[in-house]
Amino acid sequence: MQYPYQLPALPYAYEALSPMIGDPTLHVHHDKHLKTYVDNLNQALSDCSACQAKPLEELLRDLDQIPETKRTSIRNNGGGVYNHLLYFDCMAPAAGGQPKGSLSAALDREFGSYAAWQEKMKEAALGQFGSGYAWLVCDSSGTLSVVKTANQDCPLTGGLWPILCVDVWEHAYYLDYQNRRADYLDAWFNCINWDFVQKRYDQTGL
Ligand code: MN3
Repeated sequence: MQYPYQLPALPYAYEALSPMIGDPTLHVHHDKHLKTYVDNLNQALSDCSACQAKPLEELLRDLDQIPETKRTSIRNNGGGVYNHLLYFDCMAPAAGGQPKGSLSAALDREFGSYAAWQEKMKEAALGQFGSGYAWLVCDSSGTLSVVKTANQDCPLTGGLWPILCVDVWEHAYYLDYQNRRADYLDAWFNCINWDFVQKRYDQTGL
């Protein structure tokens, strides 16, 4: 992905994740929130030809290489684009369950079991004070860990490869769950597209 960025279509129908995540939530989240990040990222990059030439992952990985006047805007809006696209891609209708293959083995190895990972992921997502994300990431050796980030910060900036994320900004769940973030997370686990997450794990971009 590179400048000028475009808003890709949601990878499934707006009603496809209902009742876990409803049609009105996905419309606002994708068509309004993500669209705003795309527009603002393009705006931020419009007068920075050096930044325009770099793919989004590289911008986020090497934030310190970006001219200082552009850094905060690219961190927030570039992260907003990248993180949201990953979040939407990590879900699918009739998904959930448990991963298979090498990712399943890696979760067992790093966390003890799928259930233990799930508990850790939920704890990170609930423990993120205010807006942000919880992530399953791997390092350059393929070792998995769970991290949380604030606002639109992306683990790429810390040298980690994001393979799965959950958005815990209130706009992600307020229409469906009001203030009940834990209920949203329980539902989100049933939406995880493990086939996609496995592909991310197989193709680390570090
Ligand atoms: Mn969001």
